[in-house]
Amino acid sequence: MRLASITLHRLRVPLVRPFETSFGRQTVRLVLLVHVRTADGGEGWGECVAGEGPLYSSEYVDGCEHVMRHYLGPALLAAFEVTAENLHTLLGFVVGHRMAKAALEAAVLDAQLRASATSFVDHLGHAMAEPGPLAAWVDCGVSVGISPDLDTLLAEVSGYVAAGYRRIKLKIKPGWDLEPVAAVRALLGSNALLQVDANTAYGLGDLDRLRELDAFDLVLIEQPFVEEDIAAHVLLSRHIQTPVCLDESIVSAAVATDALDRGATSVINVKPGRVGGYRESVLIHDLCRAQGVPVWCGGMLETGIGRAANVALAALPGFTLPGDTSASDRYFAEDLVEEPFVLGQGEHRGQLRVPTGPGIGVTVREDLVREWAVAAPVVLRR
Ligand code: NPQ
Ligand code: MG
Repeated sequence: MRLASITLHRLRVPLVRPFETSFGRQTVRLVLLVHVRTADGGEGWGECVAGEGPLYSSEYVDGCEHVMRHYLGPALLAAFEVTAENLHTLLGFVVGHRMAKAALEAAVLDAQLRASATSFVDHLGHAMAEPGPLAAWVDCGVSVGISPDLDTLLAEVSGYVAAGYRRIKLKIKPGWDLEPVAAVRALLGSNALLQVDANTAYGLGDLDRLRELDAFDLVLIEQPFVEEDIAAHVLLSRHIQTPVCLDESIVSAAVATDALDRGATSVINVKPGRVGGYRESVLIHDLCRAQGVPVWCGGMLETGIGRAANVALAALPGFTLPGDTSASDRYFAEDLVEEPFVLGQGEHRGQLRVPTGPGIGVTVREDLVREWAVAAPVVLRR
C-alpha cells in the first residue's frame, strides 16, 4: 500500500468511575487515534495507548503525537510500499517510542486487512510460528483500582463477579495489599482466579511482605519492581511461591527471552502498545508458547478500537489466562465503535466474542470522534 494521509485525533472520553493505580488516579481517558488513508481509497484506524502523562511508562500523548508528526509519519508517507510486515523496518530508525509505532502499525494493518477482507484474528493466526486453534470467544478478567476503603472495594468486586468476569485483578501498593487481598479472597472463595498488580510500587526491602501474599493462592503477582530491575524480580521469584509476571519490563521479544532465561518471570502480560505492535506481540506469544509459558493480554483502558485488536490477539492459543480485555462498560458509558464489547451469557458468560469482520471488525463512530475531540485533527500528507 501507499499511504495518502495520516490523521491524528485527540479525544477525551469520560470513565464510568475513577481508576486508581500505584502511579495515579484517572477520571478521564485522553485518547490519541490514528486514521490512515491509502492512495487507493482505503482506510484504517489505530489507537495509541499512551497516557496523558509519562506515569505508566516514559511515553505520553504529547510525546507520541510529536514523534508521529515529525519522524514516524513522514517516514511512512515517503515510502512507496507500507505494509504491516515492513512497517517495523521503515520505523526502525527511531529508537523506542513503541506505543507510537504500535498505533501506526495497527492503523496500517486495519487498512491492509480491510482491503483484503481478512480479519485481525485470521491475520494474527497466520503470523504465528506454529499453527494452532484460534478461539471464537476469549476469557475476560477485570482490573480493579485502588479503593478509598475495603467496603467500596468489595462492592465493586461484587459487581464484576455478578457481571460474569472470570478473573479479578487487584491493584496493590505498599499500605494497600494484604488486607484488600485477604478480604477479596474471602469474598470470592478459594476457587476463583485472583491476581495482583503493583505497577512497580515495591522495592527489595519488601520481599518478606510480598511473600505473605502466598497465603492467598494468587494466579500471579504482576510487576512489583521498577521496570529496568530484572534482577530484583529474579530474587522475588526465588523467594515466593506465587508466580511473578512482568508487564512494564517486557518491551520486546528480546527482553522477554532474557527475563525468562534468568527466571525473573514465569508468566507474561502482552500489551501490543508496550512492545511496539502486534507483530512483536505475536513473536512474544510464539516464544512463550514454545516454552510452555502462559501469556495473557493486558489492557490500557482502550476504547473499542484498541480493544477489538486486543481481543483478536487474545484468541491465539498461547493466551491461556484471562486477559484485562474487559467489556466496554467497565470503563466507558458509551464506546467509540458501533459494536461495543459486551460480556457473553450462558456458556459464554465472562467471555467476549472475537470480531470476525474485515480488519479490526468494528465500525468507528466518527460522530463521537468529532464530538469528543479536544483539539483540531492533525493531518499529515505525502
Ligand atoms: C496495567 N492496566 O496492567 C495497566 C495499567 C494502566 C487495566 O490495569 C492511562 C494510560 C491509564 C495507561 C491505567 C490495567 C492507565 C494506563 C492503568 C495503564 O498495569
Ligand atoms: Mg500491569
